[in-house]
Formats: sequence, structure tokens, C-alpha cells
Amino acid sequence: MGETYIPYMKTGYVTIIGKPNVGKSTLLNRLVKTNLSIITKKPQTTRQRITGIWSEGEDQIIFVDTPGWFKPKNELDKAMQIQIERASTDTDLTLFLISPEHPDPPNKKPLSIKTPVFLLLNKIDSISKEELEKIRKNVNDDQFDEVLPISALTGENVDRLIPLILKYLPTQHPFFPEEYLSDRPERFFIAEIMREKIFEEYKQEIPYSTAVKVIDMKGEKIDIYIYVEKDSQKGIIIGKGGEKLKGVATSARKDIEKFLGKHVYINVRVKVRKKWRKKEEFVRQFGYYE
Ligand SMILES: Nc1nc2c(ncn2[C@@H]2O[C@H](COP(=O)(O)OP(=O)(O)OP(=O)(O)O)[C@@H](O)[C@H]2O)c(=O)[nH]1
Ligand SMILES: [Mg+2]
Repeated sequence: MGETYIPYMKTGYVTIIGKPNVGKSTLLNRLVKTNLSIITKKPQTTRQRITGIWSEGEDQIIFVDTPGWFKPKNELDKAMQIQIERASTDTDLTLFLISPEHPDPPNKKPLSIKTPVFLLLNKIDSISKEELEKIRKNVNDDQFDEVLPISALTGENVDRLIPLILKYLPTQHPFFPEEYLSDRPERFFIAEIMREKIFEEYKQEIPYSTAVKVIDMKGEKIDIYIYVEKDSQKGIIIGKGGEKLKGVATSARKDIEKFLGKHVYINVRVKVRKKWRKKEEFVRQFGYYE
């Protein structure tokens, strides 16, 4: 027989799941060293699957950030939960995040997860050694393939994750060219940056009632629509004399320019789509099933 071929390249999908606000998107960005997924202090920031591709030599990990788990109350919520399901079924490994705000580890692997599962105790920078010890004690190690305390914010222990993950991934060639960072188009990330600013700047229901879409991109000009559910929300978004929206759009533009690496002009309009979160047609139109 001929020589034994020893394959060495590892490639696979790794899905990040957990409750809202535990730091899933912060971890994705830290792992791929790029701000791909938007992060805010508010729960339910992420609405869709966001891929971030890590490549080194012959190895490739396609990380998939997901929305947090919660009980759906409308069509948008349902779409968000479907995104988690879809990301969890076609994956090679699952990173299950918990944080001191939601310290209870799952006592069983969720039934649908058939992959290896790592339990990551995130935000360890925000608690004492004693508190971490207490959370750690409640974890049943037998249920997880690895258990690791980390801080997605400071990066503590995050570097140790990559070699651990590679151990579990299938041996196969990379799926994407090395320079690819995501399979989502530029337009998607531009709309997300705008949504991040809305989450940061407006209160209560406003961020949750908002969807953002890039309508057109030609050269340096980008047309963006912000959709809200009621006329009164349109007024709040725009603010007196348009000042509020102007500020939000400027701060979004600066981040969009950083992301694209070029100067842009953005033209923002606010549209009302009555109760859009309750209507599948709009939820679909705004891309939440993609
Ligand atoms: N102290 C500390 N804060 C963190 C850490 N990781 C994330 N955060 C903060 O927690 C908040 C939520 O972070 P996200 O990354 O948006 O959380 P998420 O799980 O993606 O949230 P959803 O998309 O809403 O489900 C933000 O204010 C982050 O700065 C961490 O390791 N330490
Ligand atoms: Mg998120």
C-alpha cells in the first residue's frame, strides 16, 4: 500500500448560544478580532445569525452568533428563535454561554444539540474568585465536553478556546477563502451599525420596534430606511427639528466609514409599517428569515 495520508486541516461550524445579554456577540467579535456583530447593554440586540470566519493556515472556524433565547411574543421573536434552531442544527460544535446575571447552567444538554458542547462562564472580570467558584460548583462537568471561565470583554482565556475547538472539528478543507470574514454582505453590516446606534440612543420600546434596511448603495451614497411601528415613534426617532436623528445618523456614519474604510454620505428616512413585528410578511421582508 502507499503512504498513509495524515490529514491535518480542520474546518467546522461553531455556534454560540445562550440567554440574551450573556455576551455572545462580544465573544464572536473577540474571536474574529473584528466588530461584526453589534453589541449593546440591552437584551435581544442580535436578531439574526451572524457568521464570523476565523482562518489560520489550513484551519478554519466559522463562528455563528445567534439571538438570545426567550419566549416569542410576536412574529419577529418567532423568526429570532428559528434563527437559533437553524444555527444549532447544522453545526459541528456548540459554545453555550452563561454569565453572572444568568448563572444557572443548563442541567442537561438541550435535546436538539447533537454536537460537542463547551460551557463558557463569561464575564469573569465582573465577579470575585469566590463568586466564580460558586457558579463553577453548580456545573455538572459530565454534561459538557469542556468547561471554561472566560471574559469576552477583556479576552481572558479566549485564546485558549481556539486550540480546544480545533480538537473537536472534522478534518476537512476550509470552506471559505482565507480573507473572508463573513458570508453576510456589506449592506447587512451597515444596517446593523445603524440599528446599534438606535439601540444605544432611544429608550424603552423604540429600539425593539425598529428595523433597518439599506435600500441603495451607489459609490459613496447610502440610502437607509428606518422602519417603526407607529406614527408617534417616527416623531421620537426624528426628534425636534430632526436633531436627534441627525446625531444618531452621524454616529452611525462614523462607524460605517470605519467598517468600509472609506468616506460615505448616508441618507436616512423613517417609515411607518404598522405593527410590523406582528406581521410575518414584514418580518420576512426585513430579512429576519434569511
Ligand atoms: N463585564 C463584562 N461584560 C461583558 C462581557 N461580555 C459582554 N459583556 C457586556 O454584556 C452586554 C451584552 O453583550 P452582548 O455581546 O451584546 O450580549 P449578547 O449575548 O450578544 O446579547 P443579545 O444579542 O441581546 O442576546 C454588553 O454591555 C457587553 O459589553 C464580559 O466578558 N465582561
Ligand atoms: Mg448579541
